[in-house]
Amino acid sequence: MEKKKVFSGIQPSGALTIGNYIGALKNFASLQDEYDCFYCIVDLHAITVPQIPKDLRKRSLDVLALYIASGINPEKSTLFIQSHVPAHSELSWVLSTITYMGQLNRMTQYKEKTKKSEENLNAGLFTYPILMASDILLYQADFVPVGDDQKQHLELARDLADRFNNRYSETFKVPEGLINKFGARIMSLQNPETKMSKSDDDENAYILLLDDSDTIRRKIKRAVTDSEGVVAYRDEQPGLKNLLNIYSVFSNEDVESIVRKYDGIGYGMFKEDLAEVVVEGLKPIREKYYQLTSSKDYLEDVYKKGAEKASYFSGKTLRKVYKKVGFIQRA
Ligand code: AQP
Repeated sequence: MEKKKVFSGIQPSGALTIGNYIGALKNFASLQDEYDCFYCIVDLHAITVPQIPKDLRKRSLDVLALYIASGINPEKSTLFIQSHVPAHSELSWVLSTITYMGQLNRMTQYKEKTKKSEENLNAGLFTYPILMASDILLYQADFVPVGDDQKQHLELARDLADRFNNRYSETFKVPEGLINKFGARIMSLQNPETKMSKSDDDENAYILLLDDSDTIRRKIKRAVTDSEGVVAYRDEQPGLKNLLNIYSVFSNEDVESIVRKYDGIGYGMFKEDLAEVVVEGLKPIREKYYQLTSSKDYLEDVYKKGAEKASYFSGKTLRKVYKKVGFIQRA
């Protein structure tokens, strides 16, 4: 029996944070036995905010290495770079002709990003969710593991699949999200009301997967909490709630038992222990990453084979789409 398909991607728009890891990357490896997984480095998405070309190239390879370092096996899953598979841009154009402006106007991520960079109001930021829908629909993905912040974009992908199917007959699989209820949205360490983001201007707001141990300790020490002085898991203490989520993910302990452990002890010890848990959790990923980035040939081989496989599957879908909308078949 054919395995169900999974698609997900990460932007090489900055060094990856533990938010990317907890919300997405950590789950990717665990899906690869049960599903046929396509994991993409979405560089076309990354240029919706200005990038320094040589940094973008380096970060794209970094994301590939981090995919593998976090347990994804390129023999089992397809790892590839989005710009190597032109079908993503091609389908995006077709889907843009059936997307309503009103739908894009409502996208929270667009609104947040435009607030952050008013001088960079490019059309790509606005149409970003259409490209993301294309990424997913090209592979006829059954499931899309993403963080909670991507729910709205995924809803658009489902909507566009339905609309296209209704207008032109059954073509796309309507994908489902795979969103971890717990830890689905890791918040900024400096402002627990906003999500932890790799493009945050304040480097104390996030922990990078490649931060060294002392940097991790320093950032956790500086993380914003509150003046209650009681380790508790509640909405009124958002900073602490976020730290408890992080603790739980890295230690595999449930939140209740962590809260019990620090009953009456206060934040100092809690933060120190949390730092050690995160340091230990990231160590193997970091070590594997450095090993992988010292062998560029291997990484090149992985993304080359990945692009071949991704082109095969996406090409099949794109040909179907072109035929249904009435384009003459390429001779
Ligand atoms: N804070 C977060 N908590 C949980 N999940 C998160 N993700 C991102 N931040 C968090 C998940 O990581 C995956 C890859 O995200 P992306 O790189 O495609 O873009 P993003 O969601 O816009 O992530 P960033 O870090 O905020 O990037 P920038 O700053 O470049 O916009 C997604 O599955 C996302 O849900």
